[in-house]
Amino acid sequence: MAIKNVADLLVHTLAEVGVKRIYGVVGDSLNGVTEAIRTQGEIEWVGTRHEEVAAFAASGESQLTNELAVCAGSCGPGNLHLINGLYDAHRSRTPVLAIAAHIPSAEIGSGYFQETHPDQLFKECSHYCELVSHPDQLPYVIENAIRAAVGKKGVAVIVLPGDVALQDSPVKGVSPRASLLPKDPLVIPQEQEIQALAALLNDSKRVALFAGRGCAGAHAQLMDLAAALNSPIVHALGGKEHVEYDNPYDVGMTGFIGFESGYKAMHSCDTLLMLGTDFPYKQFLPSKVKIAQVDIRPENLGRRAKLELGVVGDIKETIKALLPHLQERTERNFLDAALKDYQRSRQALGKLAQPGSHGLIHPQYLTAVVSEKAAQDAIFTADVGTPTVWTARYLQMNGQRRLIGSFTHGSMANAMPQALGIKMAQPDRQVISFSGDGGFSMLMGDLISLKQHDIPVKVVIFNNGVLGFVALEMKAAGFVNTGVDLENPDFSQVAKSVGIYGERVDNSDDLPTAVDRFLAHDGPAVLDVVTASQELVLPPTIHMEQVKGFSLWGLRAVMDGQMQHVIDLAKVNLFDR
Ligand SMILES: Cc1ncc(C[n+]2csc(CCOP(=O)(O)OP(=O)(O)O)c2C)c(N)n1
Repeated sequence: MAIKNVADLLVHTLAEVGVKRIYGVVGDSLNGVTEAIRTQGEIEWVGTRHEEVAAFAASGESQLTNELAVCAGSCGPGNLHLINGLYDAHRSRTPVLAIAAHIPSAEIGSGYFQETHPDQLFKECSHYCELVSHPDQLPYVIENAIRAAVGKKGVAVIVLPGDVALQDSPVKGVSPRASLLPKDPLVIPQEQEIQALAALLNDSKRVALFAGRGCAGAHAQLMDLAAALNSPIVHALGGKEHVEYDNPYDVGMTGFIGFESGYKAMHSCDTLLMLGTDFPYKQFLPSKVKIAQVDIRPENLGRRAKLELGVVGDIKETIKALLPHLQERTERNFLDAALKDYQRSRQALGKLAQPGSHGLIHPQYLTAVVSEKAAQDAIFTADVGTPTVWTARYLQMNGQRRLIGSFTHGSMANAMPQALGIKMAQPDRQVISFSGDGGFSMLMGDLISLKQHDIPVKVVIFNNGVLGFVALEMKAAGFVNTGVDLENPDFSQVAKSVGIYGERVDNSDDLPTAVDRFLAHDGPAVLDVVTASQELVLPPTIHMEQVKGFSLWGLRAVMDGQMQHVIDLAKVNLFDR
């Protein structure tokens, strides 16, 4: 294949490292790149209706494959639209390369039509962000960008003026694939660190483990550790898919959307061992117990809580090195008590996941039904808002299933676009988006992309007619709800008008069979489910300690908000269940 210009070299290099597709919206300044894609025929161009969708799709794809995914936008507003998805990818620590096409190089700084400064704009959400102003910067810039995204796990941005893309390519050859894709090193703590950690744990009677997404791939070792210490395992949301399944030590999640048993186990231990978690809510971490933390990133150690000991290491390797140093123990009262608490929490949650009377559809029930009927290796995405809460609590994980969200960046509208990218990369697996009505309608235009490219994503919409999570937050903070109501169309009709399968369900009796039809449909599909809007999202019991750090006013407000919510729920219970 002839490499004539800079764009050719860029596209060729991306194909070399295994990139299969680029998501984006075309435009004048991107013409060189899209033309190179067309003529080379090795990479597919996946046009989206909104560049934010392109970036989320790339983020979703790479979170699933752990490989580099790519998105692109034309100059100015075109690439600016990528920003939210790029933040999401960067903060999810997943390798994404963005091609930000730029205005003509001779016009930079002149206040030209559509002029922005992408090399500055994307700095904060990338490991590497460079303007290409001369062809001789290549192939270094491309290679640096790829290595930064893959090796440091995050975003790299190449800012490429349209005219530079069309200039003659330098003759310098591209590095071989292996040198472009740095492999993760094995990070094993020093022996004295392991000894210190073992001593701390051996001296502690009640150890609780707190596991995050850094425990990916370490399930067996984590179980061995919990068995050796007779420790309950609490997880952060990011750890759910890696930790919760086949886990006899599981005592649930903690955090604002977690449940009591997880919170309690972490506060009633004498030593808490945090493993691969950067859980952000300090007020949920105990202050009166010893805390040790293991993380592959030194900068994560102790940034949320005072540490007795911080260890840099890969979770799997660290546990493997630690296990031989742990003394045998038989005492398991702490573990058993935590497991009992968990059972109680689960039972309470289970009661909420039932069909309501008068046909009311509780979102918990909807999530439980989809979880039961979905494929064993299904991939789920969840919108920020209450869909994240319901999936965190009611989706059954099994080690094969995956759950992707915007769990660190916390952007709405992530689920359907991420599902789009995931389905492109994993066409043989069922991909289900749990979308909020607010989140879905934010980037609804790309339902058309599902049709146009025939991407058979299944979109479940929690149609509660409200920006529910924010409505709850307003109540909890003592504000009167403002601007949260949504006047929605019948989303199943929207789907049909786009040319894809759509079904609306508003009665819980009809839900199971509707889910069957929806999942069995051979093609993209929308299930618009009219769900109850008054649901108890925060855990029923708020511990005083849990809200420490809030002002007294805030505490009152939280209690009042909860109380109002409990009253709302009681109404639902009395009249609707
Ligand atoms: C892009 C973006 N805008 C605003 C917010 C603040 N926010 C968080 S959740 C939420 C409401 C989500 O509503 P919806 O998608 O309808 O889901 P629900 O909570 O009702 O289930 C809002 C506005 C955000 N996180 N991201």
